[in-house]
Amino acid sequence: MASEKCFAKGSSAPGLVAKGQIRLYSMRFCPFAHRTRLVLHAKGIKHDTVNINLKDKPEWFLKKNPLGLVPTLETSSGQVIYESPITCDYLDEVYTDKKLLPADPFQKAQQKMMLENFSKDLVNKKSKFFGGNAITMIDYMMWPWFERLEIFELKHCLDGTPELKKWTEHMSEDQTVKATMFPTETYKAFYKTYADGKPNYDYGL
Ligand SMILES: N[C@@H](CCC(=O)N[C@@H](CS)C(=O)NCC(=O)O)C(=O)O
Repeated sequence: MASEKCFAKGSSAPGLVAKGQIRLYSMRFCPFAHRTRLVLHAKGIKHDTVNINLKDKPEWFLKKNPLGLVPTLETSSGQVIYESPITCDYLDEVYTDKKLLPADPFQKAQQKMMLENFSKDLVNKKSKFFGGNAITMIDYMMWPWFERLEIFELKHCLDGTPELKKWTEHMSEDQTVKATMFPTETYKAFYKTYADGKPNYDYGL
């Protein structure tokens, strides 16, 4: 899409998804959609992005995903996929370059268990990243909430968990994390509009 500005109720639907591409319906500041943006970027998948006004959703979007949630993916043959971990697993299965999930079923199960138990497992990390010494799916699934800690000035909470703090430092050096990141000031400004009940989904555009 030429513009990142969000589509609202009454807008006309964007054109068909181009052959050989996939489309992400997103909202620029959504942590769940951020997971899918990380995976799309990390794997270098050709895609377009359509941002949705979540307070005033277009009718055509609700027809594609009646839950009205982002992230939602749409393929060029009109298949629709939603729920962030499912969108990410789908992308990893269909686009086989640079696999993010381990091939080993047990290791894959471990990542899924970690995701289910998000906060409980965080402090038990032994390696550089959660799946070993290279970045994998589980790191990208968790990252969006860490990127947003400073909105609420909570980064200091990591001081009590040095391993986790080190992980956030390693993550901040990743090219995909850098490419999909917003500055804290932008998040703060967006969340202020959100808290005021008038979310400005196009903040900064
Ligand atoms: N379980 C969903 C949650 C997605 C979600 O809550 N997205 C929010 C935006 S951050 C949304 O679409 N909200 C619109 C609504 O609740 O109507 C996932 O993992 O994808």
